[in-house]
Parts: sequence; C-alpha cells; structure tokens
Amino acid sequence: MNKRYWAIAGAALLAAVGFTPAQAATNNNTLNFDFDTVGLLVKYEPGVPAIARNGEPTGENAAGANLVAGSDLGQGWHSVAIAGNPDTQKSWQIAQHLLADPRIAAVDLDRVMKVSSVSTNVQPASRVLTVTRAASAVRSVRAVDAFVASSPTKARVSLKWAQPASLGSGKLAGYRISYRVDNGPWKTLTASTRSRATGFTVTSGLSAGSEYAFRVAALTTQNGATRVGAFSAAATVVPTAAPAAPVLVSGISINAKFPTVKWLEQTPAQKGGASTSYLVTASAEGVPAVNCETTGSSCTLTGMNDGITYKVAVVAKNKRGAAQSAAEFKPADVYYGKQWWLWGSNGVNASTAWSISTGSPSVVVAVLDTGITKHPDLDANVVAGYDFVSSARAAGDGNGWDSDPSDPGDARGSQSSSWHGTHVAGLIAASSNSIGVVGVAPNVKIQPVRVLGSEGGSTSDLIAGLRWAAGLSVPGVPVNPTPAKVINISMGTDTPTPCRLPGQTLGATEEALAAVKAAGVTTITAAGNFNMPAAYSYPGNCYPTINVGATNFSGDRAVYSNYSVLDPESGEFIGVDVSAPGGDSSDAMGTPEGTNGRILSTINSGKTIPETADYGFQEGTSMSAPVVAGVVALLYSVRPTLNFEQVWTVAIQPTLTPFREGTTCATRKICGGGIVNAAGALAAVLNMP
Ligand SMILES: [Ca+2]
Ligand SMILES: [Ca+2]
Ligand SMILES: [Ca+2]
Repeated sequence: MNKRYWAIAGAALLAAVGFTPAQAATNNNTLNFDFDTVGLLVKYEPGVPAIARNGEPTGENAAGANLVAGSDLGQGWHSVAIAGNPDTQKSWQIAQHLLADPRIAAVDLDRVMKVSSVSTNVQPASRVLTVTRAASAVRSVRAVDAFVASSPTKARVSLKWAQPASLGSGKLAGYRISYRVDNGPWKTLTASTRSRATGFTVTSGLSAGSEYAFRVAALTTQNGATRVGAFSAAATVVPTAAPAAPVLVSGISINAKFPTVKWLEQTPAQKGGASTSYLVTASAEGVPAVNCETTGSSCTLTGMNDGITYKVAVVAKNKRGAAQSAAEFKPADVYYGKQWWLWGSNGVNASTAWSISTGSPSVVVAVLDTGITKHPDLDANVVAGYDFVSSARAAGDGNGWDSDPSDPGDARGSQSSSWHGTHVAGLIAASSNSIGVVGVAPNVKIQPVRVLGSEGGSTSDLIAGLRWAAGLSVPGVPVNPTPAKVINISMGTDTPTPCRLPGQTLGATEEALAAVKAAGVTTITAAGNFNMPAAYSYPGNCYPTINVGATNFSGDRAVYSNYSVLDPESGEFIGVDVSAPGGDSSDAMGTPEGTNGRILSTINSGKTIPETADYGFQEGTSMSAPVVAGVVALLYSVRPTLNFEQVWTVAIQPTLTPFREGTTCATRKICGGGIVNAAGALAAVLNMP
C-alpha cells in the first residue's frame, strides 16, 4: 500500500486508489474495486469542526447520505459512518462529493478487514508436531589472518571448524556464521553457507587492525523446517594489511632551515593492523639524499646542504607491504615557483593538499571587495555576482546597486586603482593552467560582490553583500542563484572601530554574520594592516568570522599585521584567530626571485580604468585572508555540508602549524594559534565520521 498518500490531500488520495485528480473532479466515477466498507474516513482542514451527529455541516445528509459522526482517530482523521450501509460505489460517490468541500482535506473509505488465515494447504498435525532436535555446537573454530600478497591493502580472514558431534534429528544443510568487531554486538556474517564445507573465507568488509570474533552454528533441516544449532565458542583474529599512504602535513619541499617532516598520525586501520614504521627521504638534484626513520608521525632530517630545496617522500612500511605519501600536485603555471605561500616551509601546504583536492566547481567563494576585472587566469572561474556600492560617486560606474560587479577602478587623486578584488580573487581561485599564477583552490568558483568603491565601503552595503552572497534575501535584489559557501572580506579600518556599539548585544553586522553562519557559510576576514590590536579593525572584529593575521616568508608576523592582545577576563590572547602568509617586503631574504617576499596575483595594468590583464605584487592581511578562504573552499569541496563550527573546530584550529620556536608569534602569542595548514585541515575533514 502506498501509505504516504493517505495523509495528504484528497486528490492525491484518489490518485493512490487509481484515479487522476482530473477524474476526481467529476462526480460520476466508478470505483474499480469492490471491497467491503462501513463508511468513510474524513480529514478536516485545521480549525474545521468535525461532522456533527446529524452529518452537518457538509450538507451531505440533506442530499440523503445519512452520515453519522464516528471517532477522532488522531492526526486529523475522523471516522464517519454511512447509515444504511450503502455499497462501495455509493460510498465512493459520497467521498468524492465531500472532497469538493474546501473544509475537508482528505477522504478515505473505511474498509472492512478479515482474518488472513489460508484455508488451503493445511499442514498435517503429525508433521508439524514432530519433535526435532537441533545440532550440537560446532567445535574447534579457528580464525586466521588470510592476507594475500596479490591484494595487500585488503584484510582477509579464513575460518575453519569441525562438524558438531551431533546433528540432532536433522540433516546438515550448512552453517550460520556471526561475528563482532572490537567486542561490539554480534552480527550475522552469513545466515547460511548453504554448504557442508567446514571452512569459510571472509574477503570483504574487514578493517585491518580491528579485533574480530567469529562463531559458527550448524543448520539442520527436518521435514522442511530448518533448525539452528548451538553456536561454537568464539575465535578471534586481528587481520592485517599493508599500510595506507601517509598524508604529509608539513610541506613537500623542505630545506636545512626547516628540517622537520610531519604527517598525520595513522589510525590502526591505516597502519594495516600491524606495527608500522616510516622512512622519510629528502632528495634534491646533485646532492646526496638524506633519510630519517621513525614509528611516530614526525622526523627531523640532518645533513642537508644549506640553501637547497629538497623534495620529501614518506614511506609507511609494515610486514604486509609499503605505501608512499602522495607525490606533489605540481601546477604548470609559469609563476608557480614564485608562490612561496603555497609550497614553502612557512606556507599553507597547498601543494600537499592538492593530492587530496584542488577544489570543486560547485563550491562558490564570494569575494566582497572592489569588484573584478577580466583576466584569462580568472574568467573561467567567475560566476555572476552583484554590485552593492550604493554611492554612485564612489562607485565609478554611474549608478548605485546594480547587477554588474565589474571593477571600473578605484583611483582617487594621485592614487592609482588597486584592482584589489582581482588580486584577492586570484589568490583564491586563479586557474591551474599554464599561465600566470594558481589559486589555493584552483577549481572553485569566485563570486565577485562589489562593496568597495573609491571611497571605501559602508556597513549597509557590506551587510547587503553578505546576505546576498549567502543566498539570503535582500529586498529589491534578485536572490543569488549560486550562493557562496565561503565569504572573504579583505577590508579593515585604520582607526579603532568597534563592531558592537555600547548597549548593543548584537550589532547589525553581527546579526548578518550570524544569519550567514546559520546558512552554513564560513566568513573569513582580514585582521587589518595597522600594527595595532586586531580588535580595533572592523569588520574583522565582528563575530563570527575567522580573523586572519599575516605572516612573512620566515613564518613570523608581518610587520604591518594587526595582532592579538591578552584579554584579562579569559586570560587568552584574542583578536587574530589564525595566521597565513600575507607577504612582507621587509623579510625578503631567500624569497623567490622578483617577489621581495610579497604575494603575486592577478591584477589589471590600468592606472585608473581597466586596460589589460596583468600580474602584480601586494602584501597585507588582505592577502592572507583569501589564502585561508581558499583553504576553506577546499574543505567544502570534499564535504559540502560543513558548517562554520566544523570548519573551525574540526578542520582549521586543530591542524594549525605551530609558529617556529624563536619567532615573535611563538613567544608572544599574538598571531593566533598558528599558520593555516591546508593538507592537515583537508585530512581532518576526510577523517570526520
Ligand atoms: Ca553600480
Ligand atoms: Ca556596477
Ligand atoms: Ca594560472
């Protein structure tokens, strides 16, 4: 029976019993069934009183139907008897007539049921009542690891046992096998082996490193009935397999200055259920490779030549086999070698993360910024955005809010246009092609949401942009057809600007951010560039966002980056949540040629209005925030249902790369918990239950 129909509207009910809604509208349908009924079931619309004793108020009794109110059946349904027990067709006509009454939501027929015994093929009592005895317990069950070298990553177990001493009064038909994992509840592995063989090999569904217990019972048949004998004693085994490939969480490139290699601690299953050791090899052309070995999850190399970049591989090995960490996903983009924040020792390990994901095109990152310009390294990854710069004067496009988020330039006085939104967009999702640069998440989409003009931006435009980006309603503006999962806000204030005003418990910005968070979206903000407490810089000081400070090539605080201060109430340093590379031209030593320690991305060559697509260097927390936004976009790419809380507590926060010993960030705790680690965060999301 199509149960789901009974609770919904009348037309659907009719469809369920064989009529289309169109047929239901006419009064002369015949019902192609002839079951016994005693009346109707009627579901009233909310607030409509049930049919009274006299059958009113539906008017049916006036038409001679003789309805009599019955019982309230719950969930809105009432039984209604039809006096005189008309035949099913007549009841059906009354039902259809009732359905036309707007006060009635659904009508059904009140059927008559019969006992469901079958009067044929009665089994003779002599057979049914024969006493049968089940088999006694299966003996000597043994469970052994049945590893085969030809499929080294697969756990297998072989079971052997001896036939029971007694088969009772039946004939052996097979065996039932049950199992349990790590002392959990018993489950049936196979209800019947359908074989008299006293052995069975389990080849699927086993997890190496877990303890399995197996028990076996004999199945016997007698007179067509099957009896299950007593279960044997349990036999236990921990199957083993080759280890899984380790996931590097330190960069794939390493040098003598930063010689420690780290990978994710492997679970017992990932270790293949056996003692596993790890061999780290760092190699570079023209110099001897260096190694270290451990059973832990990090290892420090010695004997590296200064000034040489080595490539790292980690091989996990146990008695069943070996697996090597994934090779670097190496983009072909010509400037990749200058993008130290992606692959360098103090970068975000993007090059390692890409062995897991380079981003999904269904993940949209909204860039709330100056808009966007045409660029061959971006165009393929840009989805429709919106322009929320309300001041026509500052907007530079001749109007207020409009659907075109192109950046016409934000030049003012002697200051050239910044092409800031284009630079930020490239850091997140510049294409992985052969040209230019590559973003942290080169396969996700950018949604340009313009909120900054030549005079900066306003809270009201920011709130409209925030809400629109997350797919929430903004009156007068069409709903965003491709809502973002991640929002990047690379802006701040140079004078202390609180997010929450005195007397407010929740400012308008925070109310918008809360709605955005409730929509499952994660917002990333820049902590600001004025070497002052991050709590002074709006909107990075609003809750809830991930507020990002900037680090330099050496992994210490960029000279300009806003910082955390000690909160006397909580005893914690607050303001900057995390750091990521934002570039710092005062720490240029050893940085890739031409970069001067800064961050290269997409821009436009125009001094005022857009001219040709180009690449250029900038530095700031405006750069570190989108690096984190790109990492978060990778997380949503492998798990689209993530929410802000999970992004922070499961992925980003626990996997931060701690600041190197001796840095200001490490000793003064003013740069947040560490540098964002794309590979670690992705692996944490993959390991979520
Ligand atoms: Ca405009
Ligand atoms: Ca516009
Ligand atoms: Ca590119």
